[in-house]
Amino acid sequence: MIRRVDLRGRVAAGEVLDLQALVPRAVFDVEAALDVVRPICLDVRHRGLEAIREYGEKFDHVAVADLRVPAEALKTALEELDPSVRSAFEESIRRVREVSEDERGEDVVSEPAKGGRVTQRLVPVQRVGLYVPGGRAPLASSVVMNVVPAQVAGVQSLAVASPPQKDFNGLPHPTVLAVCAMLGIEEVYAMGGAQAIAGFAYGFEGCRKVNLITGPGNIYVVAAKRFLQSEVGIDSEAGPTEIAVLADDTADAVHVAADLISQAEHDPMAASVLVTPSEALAAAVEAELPKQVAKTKHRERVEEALGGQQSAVVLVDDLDQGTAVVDAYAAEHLEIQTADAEERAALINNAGAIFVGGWSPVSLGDYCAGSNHVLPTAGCACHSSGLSVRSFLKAVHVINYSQQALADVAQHVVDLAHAEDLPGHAAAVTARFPGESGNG
Ligand code: HSO
Ligand code: ZN
Repeated sequence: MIRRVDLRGRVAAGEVLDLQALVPRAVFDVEAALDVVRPICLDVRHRGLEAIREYGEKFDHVAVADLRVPAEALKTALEELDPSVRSAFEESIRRVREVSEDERGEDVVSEPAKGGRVTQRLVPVQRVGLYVPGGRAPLASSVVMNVVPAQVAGVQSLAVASPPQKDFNGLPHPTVLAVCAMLGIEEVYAMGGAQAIAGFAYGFEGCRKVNLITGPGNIYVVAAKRFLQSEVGIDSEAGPTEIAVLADDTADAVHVAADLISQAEHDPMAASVLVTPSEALAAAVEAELPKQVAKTKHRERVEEALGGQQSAVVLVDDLDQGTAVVDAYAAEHLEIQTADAEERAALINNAGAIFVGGWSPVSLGDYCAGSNHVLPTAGCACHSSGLSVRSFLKAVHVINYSQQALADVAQHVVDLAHAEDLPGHAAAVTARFPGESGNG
């Protein structure tokens, strides 16, 4: 069901391991998808609304008269939402909001010289388009993960796009609409795929272009985000989901297997990786997986994900080697289920999010930990962060020097300008102090 990679003894035998090559990622060929999305994006640019409608009909198999979801539909979706699901979303929103507020940060004022002030002002992006995939499962929780940090950042204008659903009269999934209503989002469009990203990037009749697009999506959405980067800001290029678990003998094999399956459930290309020095745990998880998979609803795609090259049980010499393996892998989600979980978590630099100990499964983070579930995949965790309030803020330096503070540093500016053969730069300073000597 899941392959094994056995690293034990290989370093002792003198081998130099390429830790990044051990568990190859599933092929997610964004470049190839670019050939498909380029003409779609350009068509949306030229023909706007009409083109978005036509592509919706072609790819989502439903004709939508008006892309803008009426206020009434949002209201009805919320009224019809199961009360227990509603209260679960309320709790999820409360927790993500609290974490976002704690992270918001203040403007920072520095005075590197007397009378010379530099303020770092945190300014929200003005208008943001949030994409919520329809696809295999309508991820209404992604509405929370995108909207709440944007609202806490102070974004003034927020629009949501989600594919029209044939089963719901061409509207996005009702749970997506209900969560938009809970969060006070009024501007929602029934559009998906590359055409939705292009619609946000260029704007179209009735929808102003946005400054930033966030949210996960399929390969065409990712390709469109890449193609439109000169037009609009994007959060990241999210690929298939990944879970890595670093565990020792103290971990519970039933729990580890359940966690590996939980993310495999998203996508046949999802990656589930267990890294352990414990032969006993590896064997117990390998025995447990088929039992749980047999009972799981989305068995087919789970089997495909676990059986793919991107998933593995990796046996290591010890936990230190295991730590090096997961750090090199830079998983979207990393669980640490070891006796020293907290200390070990502190040794990790590369992961989208780290789940510490046996009581912090990835599913908790997907919905209700307060953390964000839009996270870097495909190894991007070695240079990028997950979505947060910071994704919706720009830092602007505001420079304010007094006459004296400029005079005090003028000669340095002049000297540096001449060193770069840019006398005009020097003159912009010396012009302010006409009576004074200097080589400007
Ligand atoms: N695990 C997914 C997010 C998600 N899970 C949404 C359930 N719903 C990527 O982090
Ligand atoms: Zn998930």
